[in-house]
Amino acid sequence: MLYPVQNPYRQTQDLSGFWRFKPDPLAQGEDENWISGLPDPRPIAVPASWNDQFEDLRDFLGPAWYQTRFDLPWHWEDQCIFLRFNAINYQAAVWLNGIYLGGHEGGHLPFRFEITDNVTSCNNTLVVRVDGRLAANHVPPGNIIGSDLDFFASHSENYPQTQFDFFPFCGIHRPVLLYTQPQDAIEDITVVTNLAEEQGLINVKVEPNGARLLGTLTGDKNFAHVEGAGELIFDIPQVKTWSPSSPFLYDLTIRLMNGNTVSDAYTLPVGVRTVAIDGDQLLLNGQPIYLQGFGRHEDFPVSGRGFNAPVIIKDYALMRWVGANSFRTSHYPYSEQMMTLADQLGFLVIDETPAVGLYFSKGGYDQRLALCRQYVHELIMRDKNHPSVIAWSLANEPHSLRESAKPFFQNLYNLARSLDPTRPITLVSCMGLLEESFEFLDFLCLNRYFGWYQESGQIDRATEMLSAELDLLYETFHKPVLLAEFGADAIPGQHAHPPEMFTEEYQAALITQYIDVLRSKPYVIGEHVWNMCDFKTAQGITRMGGINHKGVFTRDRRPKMAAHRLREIWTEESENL
Ligand code: GCB
Repeated sequence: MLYPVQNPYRQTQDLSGFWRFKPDPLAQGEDENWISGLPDPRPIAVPASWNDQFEDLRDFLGPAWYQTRFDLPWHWEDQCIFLRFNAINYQAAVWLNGIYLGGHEGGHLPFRFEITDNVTSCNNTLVVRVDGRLAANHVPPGNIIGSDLDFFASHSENYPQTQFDFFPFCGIHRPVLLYTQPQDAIEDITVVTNLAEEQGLINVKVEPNGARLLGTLTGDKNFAHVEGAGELIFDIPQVKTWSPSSPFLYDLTIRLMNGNTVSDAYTLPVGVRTVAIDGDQLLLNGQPIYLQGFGRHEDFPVSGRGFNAPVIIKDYALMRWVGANSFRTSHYPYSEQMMTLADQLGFLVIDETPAVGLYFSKGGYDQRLALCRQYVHELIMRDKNHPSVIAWSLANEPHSLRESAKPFFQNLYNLARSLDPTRPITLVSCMGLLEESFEFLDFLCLNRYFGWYQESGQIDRATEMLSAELDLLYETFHKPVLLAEFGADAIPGQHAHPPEMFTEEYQAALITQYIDVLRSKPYVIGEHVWNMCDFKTAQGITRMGGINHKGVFTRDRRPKMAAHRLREIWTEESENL
């Protein structure tokens, strides 16, 4: 799905700002015709979560209603007009001028409606109902009652009762855009890049299939023009490749030709790079690369999980300062702006679907599988052209002990593979040898908390266990391993010598000793500390102040001792990136 752009053929208008808002705890909005306008609304910022904007709504998960009005810029006639929601958590229903446009399930991926026939030049009323209530058959799940969970039932005492360890923020989380495209439009572009010695190859497929195209590639000293129908191939001698140390981007402009006239154009930044798993190694442009970085969250005080441009800039600056070269979009796809900056700044991204905390009891199995297939599809369609995306992660910490787990993930793996034959596919597990899907995944992602949830307070013992388990995993599956999560909570300002749990010293020591182990294993392809920053969670006895304190930065982005320690380790290695 192409991101809306502004150029002579396409216009955009961002509807972000203050909208009207009304919680609907009795679910009476439709009966009372709120689709035409909200009674007694309060103002709300869009995009943002609602939970931290209002002190009476922190734990309220919906339903709630949003309303705004807009006029069309007058020169938009004769264009196809679309309304695009970059992300709403969790369920959305949309009405324009009293007419139902449709809905969407899933909190972190974009959806759009064509509104050419429903929109008028002035005074359009847009109403959106958002429902973030937790339910067993949602993905991610919550409010699971009884013994449907085989494993890790510990979240069941949380409030709100999430089946995942982050706060279930709700609302219109990312920008809402109006945009146009011409009647004859470029619907989609798929770019695949390849390398042969010094030569780069860019393969571009365009929808509508078979349309006459003119492609221009600019950047560096290179300038190329290619014409074709449906597919274009660029050969670039002496190509400038894309990598973390040199994230070079070409500009690819595709023009759709109608006779001799251009009917549409779209420009896409393109990084030429290859990514592959080869034996025990992860290769970028044919060279082994070691991942050092974080699992993270989109989370900040007041804006919640909402798009927050300054925080994105700050986080990339901190990741660069600490020497990280990569991160995982735990536990859901991040904003499209975050992905675009990863391309520009040269970060490697493991791109994860929103499937966290999945369970496999019979009830609702088909529904969850359909939803996960939808997420895989939407994610790959959204992010396939980002050079920064080096792998797809199908899920985080599924409760995979039931027989149906493996076919479930085989199904998702096959789908992802058919949509993208180029990138490695993984899933992130805490089950070690018991994760049967490790048999067919391209590389293994393991989460381990020895020294924290198990072997508490004993870092030496913890790292011995880690070392033994990693070897066993490798002997069993013969695949490279990323330690995708490890860490310890540290309350900022809490100190002890010798180190004790919850102190900054303990977190720094545990991370350092883990890294020593990881670096001694030739089949380990990287280390992702959990977490980059402290983040908000549901309330529960393991989360002081409703915060997970495993960040090496605080929630307001101040470094703890562990961040300084990582900086020492990671910036020493930076010549190898
Ligand atoms: C995990 C989860 C992550 C949690 C983390 C923790 O394994 O993947 O979502 O936040 O552990 O801190 O418990």
